[in-house]
Amino acid sequence: MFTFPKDFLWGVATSAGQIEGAACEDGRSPSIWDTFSAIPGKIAGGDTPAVACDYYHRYPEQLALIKELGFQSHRFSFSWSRILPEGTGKPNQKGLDFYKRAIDEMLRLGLTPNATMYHWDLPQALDDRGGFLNRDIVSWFGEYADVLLQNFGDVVPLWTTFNEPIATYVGYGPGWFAPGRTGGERDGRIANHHLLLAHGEAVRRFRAHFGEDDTHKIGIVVDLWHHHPARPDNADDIRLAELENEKAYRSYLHPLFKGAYSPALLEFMQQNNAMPDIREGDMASIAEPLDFFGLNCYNRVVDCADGAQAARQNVEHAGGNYMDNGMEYYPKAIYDALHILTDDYGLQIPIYITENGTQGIDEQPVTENGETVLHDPMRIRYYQGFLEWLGKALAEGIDVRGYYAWTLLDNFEWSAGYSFRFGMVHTPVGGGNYVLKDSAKWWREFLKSPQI
Ligand code: GCO
Repeated sequence: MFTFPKDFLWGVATSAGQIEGAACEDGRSPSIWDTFSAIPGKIAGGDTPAVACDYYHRYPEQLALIKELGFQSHRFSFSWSRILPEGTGKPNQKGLDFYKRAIDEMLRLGLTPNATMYHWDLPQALDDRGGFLNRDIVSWFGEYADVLLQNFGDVVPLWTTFNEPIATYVGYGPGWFAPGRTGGERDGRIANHHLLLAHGEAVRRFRAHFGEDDTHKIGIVVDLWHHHPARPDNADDIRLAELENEKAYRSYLHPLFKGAYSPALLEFMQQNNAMPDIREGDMASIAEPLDFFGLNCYNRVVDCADGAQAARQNVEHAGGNYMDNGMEYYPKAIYDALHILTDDYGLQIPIYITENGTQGIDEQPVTENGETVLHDPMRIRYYQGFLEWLGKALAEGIDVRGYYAWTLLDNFEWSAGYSFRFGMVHTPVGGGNYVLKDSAKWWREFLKSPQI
């Protein structure tokens, strides 16, 4: 039995592009996800984020739900195109007012605001100017960060610059995320290099804004899906898994915490004509010291050089097992990821688990004894398993300060539209008619006395 520390921060995470809706209201301009979702075939079911959970109007009741379940913090993101419709220049007062209202409501409820500056929803106006392929994104982002800090710096104690840089790689390289550009490995790496520079720029603006005042903290959120070889003794599988780790999380953690791309990634980029323009001072400017690290953890990946089918069989043979949604149930992923941070990167700053959760497919509420309920035992098992492994890491002394479940509501799950349901609260598009899934009730009990 492990008891979580009293001051451990429990929260739920959301993001603007996935819950806010009100896409065309009060001066907001389109983001790349609005444009991308209008292209037939890009999003499952032809879904769009135009309405989503309508958090823009329904935030009071949705924040009240967070509170009612016993969470203490809300991790949310700002919509850049709501704040700066042109991407730069004159802020949209109505957009600023909306976030003022929402943050005031969080504070009134006693929920600690944890704000992400960028969660994948670049203003279309900036993508029209090259988006992350244009090195000017560094100053555009710096300007945006300043606007956020001037308006909300004081009332938000926890800040992150970017959520999951890999989404930008995916949006410019293979193109299955917005903006859907398919420039291949080269453009993916260029976009990521610029993103990392923009991150460093925002951290410097943050330090300049707060000066000696160190009561406000800044970090970045990276998702860590460690790749394992399906056949632990097979050289091809080992090589493949290693390369995938280099291309994914190590391509961010090395620059951020070691001040350089790894030799393996540099070699890969060289061989694939995918080397970004790395200028003098770039790496130091990316590696600005941070106050905390945000870890998004969902699962591990198992790679087999003989193809996906073989990988699956091998995992099953190795004793793995799968959930109803087709994902492997591997809660130790969180413990492994934390060890990678502390053992491979020597991380000494506090860590927050900024996302953890799993999706249901075809979840529907049912009526039982006159009550509307939704049974999601798979999700409860998932949360429980991950929390057990998190507890083990904490017991070993790894400095984790908080945990955010992903997520409160069923929302716009990017390319999967509304078909993947990640919420602990069943939510029709547009919000309202909420049904607490069993997992939400489980959380409400768990949070009364967090031990596992
Ligand atoms: C991510 C994003 C979230 C997703 C969640 C579920 O981690 O991909 O931060 O926006 O919705 O992860 O896929």
